[in-house]
Amino acid sequence: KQPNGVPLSRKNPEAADPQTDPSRWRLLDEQGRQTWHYLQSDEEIKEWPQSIADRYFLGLPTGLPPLPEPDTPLNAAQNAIAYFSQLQLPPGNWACEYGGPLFLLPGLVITWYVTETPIPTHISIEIRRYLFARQNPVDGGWGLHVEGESSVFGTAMNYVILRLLGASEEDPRMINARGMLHKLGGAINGPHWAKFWLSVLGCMEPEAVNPVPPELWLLPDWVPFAPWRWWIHIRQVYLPMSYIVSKGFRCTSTPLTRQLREEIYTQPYSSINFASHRNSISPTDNYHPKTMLLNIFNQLLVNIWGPYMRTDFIRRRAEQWTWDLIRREDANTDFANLGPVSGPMNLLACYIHDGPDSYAVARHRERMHDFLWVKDEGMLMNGTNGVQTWDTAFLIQAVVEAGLAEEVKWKPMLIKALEFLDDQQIREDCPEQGICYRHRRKGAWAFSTREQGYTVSDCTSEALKSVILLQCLPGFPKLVSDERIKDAIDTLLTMQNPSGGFASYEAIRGSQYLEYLNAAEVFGRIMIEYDYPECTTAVVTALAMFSRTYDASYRQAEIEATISKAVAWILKDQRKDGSWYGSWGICFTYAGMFALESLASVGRYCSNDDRVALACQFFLDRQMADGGWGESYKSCTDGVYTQHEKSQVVQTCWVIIALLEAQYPEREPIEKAVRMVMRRQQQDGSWKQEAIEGVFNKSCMITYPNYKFIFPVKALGMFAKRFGNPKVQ
Ligand code: LAN
Repeated sequence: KQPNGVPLSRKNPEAADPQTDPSRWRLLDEQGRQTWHYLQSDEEIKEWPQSIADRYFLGLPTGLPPLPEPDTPLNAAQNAIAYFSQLQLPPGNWACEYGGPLFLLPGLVITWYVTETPIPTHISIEIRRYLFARQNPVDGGWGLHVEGESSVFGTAMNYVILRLLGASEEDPRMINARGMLHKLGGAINGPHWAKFWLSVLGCMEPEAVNPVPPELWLLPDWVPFAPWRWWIHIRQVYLPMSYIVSKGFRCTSTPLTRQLREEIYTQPYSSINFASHRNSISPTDNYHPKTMLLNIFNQLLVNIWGPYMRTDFIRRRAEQWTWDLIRREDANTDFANLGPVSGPMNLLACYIHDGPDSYAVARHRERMHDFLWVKDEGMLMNGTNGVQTWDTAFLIQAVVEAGLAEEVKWKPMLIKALEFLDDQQIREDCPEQGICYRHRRKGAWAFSTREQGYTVSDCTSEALKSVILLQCLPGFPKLVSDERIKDAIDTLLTMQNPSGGFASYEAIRGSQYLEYLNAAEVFGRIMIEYDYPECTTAVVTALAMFSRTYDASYRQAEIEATISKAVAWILKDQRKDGSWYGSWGICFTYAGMFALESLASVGRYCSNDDRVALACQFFLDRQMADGGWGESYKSCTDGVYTQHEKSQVVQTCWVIIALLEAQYPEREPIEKAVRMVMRRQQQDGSWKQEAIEGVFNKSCMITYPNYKFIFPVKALGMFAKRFGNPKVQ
């Protein structure tokens, strides 16, 4: 029983939810575009059998055999590859659930609802199942992400969409969730993005939503806070958001939305003074409180700009220009869009502008399925349209690093992977890229697919390294031409920041002071690009590999200068205790691995460099009794290394790799870690899922389930290389 007397939903047999038949789900991968399909007829089932990968993703038995018990690290790595190779998809890439954030489905489901997009039953059933499976069993709420504590953002939004998807307000789990929401002060205490979505749905008055004026897009480029300077994700979210708000779009009221108005607040809807609640927010949601500057700015917009200065002429021009930018984003990505928050918003913007029966709306509706993922717990929304290029590139490097790339049995797998990367390289810049503020992308790789088409510095680098590594091995085809490899180098060389570091999608375009205008409350470091040790290292090592093993003469001086400036930045970013803060993986273990790889690539090791020795000592001081490392996601939110109660395979492998890159002299601690990783390996070569691996914007965690294959292969392989693959028991 929970404190308020409601039985725990998952243990309540009466609450058994309808469920689809897992044996009917199939993942289709068309050149990296991944969509899940639910087969209706026996005919279809016969024609399209379920693959091992499908079964693995759905949590069904894979039928993969137990493998001979490995006695050396390399044998363990081989077993892991044997398993992982079975999960490769026909175009050559790998896929996985890319969940964690709990604020993505709400945007999608609300958009479906307000645009009257029919939701197939098999989808609504599975989304409902997922949301209930991820409900916090103790208090009935939801957090920002699956491991986070319950917040208004998570609880109000997921409660609302469960209702839109047909959950009853009398379901004990919903009663419980409502109780938690009320305890947190009700939906009025939600952050900006929650208020925006609830207002779109007609369950909150627009006066409660802080302003997002499309006029910002009319500012000249020299203005220090002009939107083109913002981080690309914030830019692409606020763009359609400002258009939708300016258009005053609201869902026509329905019996359900009217009922919801009475469920999600602690007082009757009609008695709430919404305008006074623009800044109301629960402490659990207020990770990055708004600054006084932003509050003053908002006051001016609400009280002076809106009522007295915003003429129809300005409004129309702003709406026209933001619409033009939205249209360009859709055209550049064939409606796939940058990410899972802006995608549904662009759909809604097209619905408003082009109407419900337009091509744009139809295409957007199809594209929404690129974000959806099915697993044993139900259906969730991925953080991107997949991890295609990223995980595929890493897998190649792990196998090569382990010295196993030339084994006959892995060759077909690697050639397929190379073919995939070949296909996914972006060949052309966006048309009129300057107008839509897009960065150069010719020769680059995106994180997911070429269609999405956004250059990322480290995705380009990791893919490029993988291509070079394989194409230099005997017996591998040369698919990516010299010219295209140089295109990638050219793109990378446009991305360095004046500091020497590298950011994610673009070089930094705005001042750190722009963070004072961060209105999202729930995220940190979101307004602009930053230098990241992860991205910087990827570029350093890619450039170095290109110069050393591919073409020593091409733009040699520039490459050398870029590398030395970047390494200088890595050293500058090291903390006094020897560590580096990671922004995309949890956390110091992740960033440390990259930073030490950078330093090793310029010949800085434990033996000749105090800074490297200090970094190794930082890790050794935190090794756990079983030989592993374990870091909690709190490291990311709090900025200090925080032990997880249990050691983690993935993080342990990151540290093993870090220590090996640094040529840490003692074998004992590394071997102890290797033993721990081998002990946790299952008989079929796989590892069980442990804690969440990734992060963004300091506060939101995201899963990288393939890391538990990729990094053990790399770590075990590197250990074997260094110490001659000894017997380890
Ligand atoms: C990602 C995923 C990949 C990640 C790496 C390549 C690992 C990193 O090294 C660079 C940044 C990048 C590309 C990245 C940026 C932010 C993303 C796209 C995500 C973490 C996945 C989801 C996240 C996106 C912002 C989620 C939507 C949320 C908003 C706040 C708009």
